[in-house]
Amino acid sequence: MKHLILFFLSLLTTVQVFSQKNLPTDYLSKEFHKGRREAFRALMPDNSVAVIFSYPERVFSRDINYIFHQNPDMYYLSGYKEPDAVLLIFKEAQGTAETYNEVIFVREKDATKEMWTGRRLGADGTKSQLGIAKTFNGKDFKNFDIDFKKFKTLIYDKIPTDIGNNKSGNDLFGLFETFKTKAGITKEDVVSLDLFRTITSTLREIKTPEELVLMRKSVQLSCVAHNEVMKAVGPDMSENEAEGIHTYIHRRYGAEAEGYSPIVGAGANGCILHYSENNSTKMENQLLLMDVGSEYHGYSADVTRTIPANGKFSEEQKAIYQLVYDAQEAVFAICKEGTPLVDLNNTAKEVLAKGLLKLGIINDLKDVNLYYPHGCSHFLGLDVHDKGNFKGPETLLKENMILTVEPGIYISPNSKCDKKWWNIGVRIEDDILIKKNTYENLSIDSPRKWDEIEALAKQKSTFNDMVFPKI
Ligand SMILES: [Mn+2]
Repeated sequence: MKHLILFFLSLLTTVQVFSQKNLPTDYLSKEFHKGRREAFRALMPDNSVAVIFSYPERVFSRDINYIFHQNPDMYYLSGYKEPDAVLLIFKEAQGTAETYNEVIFVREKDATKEMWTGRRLGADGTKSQLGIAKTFNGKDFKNFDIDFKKFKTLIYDKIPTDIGNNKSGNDLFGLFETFKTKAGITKEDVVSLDLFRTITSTLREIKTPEELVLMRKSVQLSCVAHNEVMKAVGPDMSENEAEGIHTYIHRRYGAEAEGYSPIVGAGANGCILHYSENNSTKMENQLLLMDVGSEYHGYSADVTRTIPANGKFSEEQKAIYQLVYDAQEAVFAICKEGTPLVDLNNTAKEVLAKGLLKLGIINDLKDVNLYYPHGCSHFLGLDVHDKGNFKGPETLLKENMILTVEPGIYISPNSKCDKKWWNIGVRIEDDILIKKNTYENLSIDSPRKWDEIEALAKQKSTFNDMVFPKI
């Protein structure tokens, strides 16, 4: 009998998941996440508790899920990257004998499941690696001694209703149900949702020094990718292959993902704002618009370059390109603390409108919207369209905000202008760090001037020499 027990024990130990070697060493520190929780707590009203859940897992194909992406707020406040978790942050210390002001419930360690779907930190790992003092398994949430109704204010984000339920009661569905029951929530409370948004936006719109390190890396490596495509591209390259060069370089530099679906469109495809098919087999002599940015340890870059696939701008392409460039320069010139955020788009629009009028593409300044239908800037960070407080004209730029500056002109085929302009889509997008009296262009490493792009296009890329078997 003893032997049998030992045998089973040894079986158990063989499926124990070994710890991982050679991990990146530049993840956000547990001190960073702790600091963010403290900053969050400082903005909470008296007698309140905040409840933050992991994002749901989503089905890709039958029993295969999409790669899991953590809720950026959960990641920001805890560093926890797995599904099926809930974090509680209390304004005031709780408990009597042993006090605490934060608790997290996470996925339970399970050797068999880990063998199939990957390592889990578990409650102990979350405590030791993420530095959250009070950690439990998800199944303990139900019996955890907490009366949500005694708090004056509950702070939580929107609760999704379309998520899977594995009936264990410990998955995200179960955690939501437990929370709703314990807190007596039948309908989401507007005050709770607004407060959650305001607090997370207030924190996340200003980047800390640790975040800036990762943002710089994400943007810089995305620029390397853009530059490599500029060198490698030719009229016979497919949009798909250009996308592949970007994503290869992202991985090569350690970026886990892209911050959004890459937009790689030549000619008319470049005029579709969120084009993502990227399936044209040849770019020919068209302009190639590439809006591609990596996600590095959670932080997204958002860089767009528009280049002639054959290495040389035509006169019409150059005229539109120069106009977008001039609009971007005009916006850069006002990027500093204190500038109203709305001024960025107003400035871009004014330059573009005047330029389009001068080129005879529009006859009325108001028609600029036909060819420039989007805004010029958004916050950038853990989300590509990052959280931030925008309250209209009174919202001013602040030091250590990061915003994109991305004017563009898109002239689809059949537009009401001379057809020599058709199929020209240009966007130039850079990632701008706001400083006290100036700005820093984080994506400066990728050329923006038309002649610098043409010069880079003349260089050879490593990718030009790669040979693969024909199939
Ligand atoms: Mn953008």
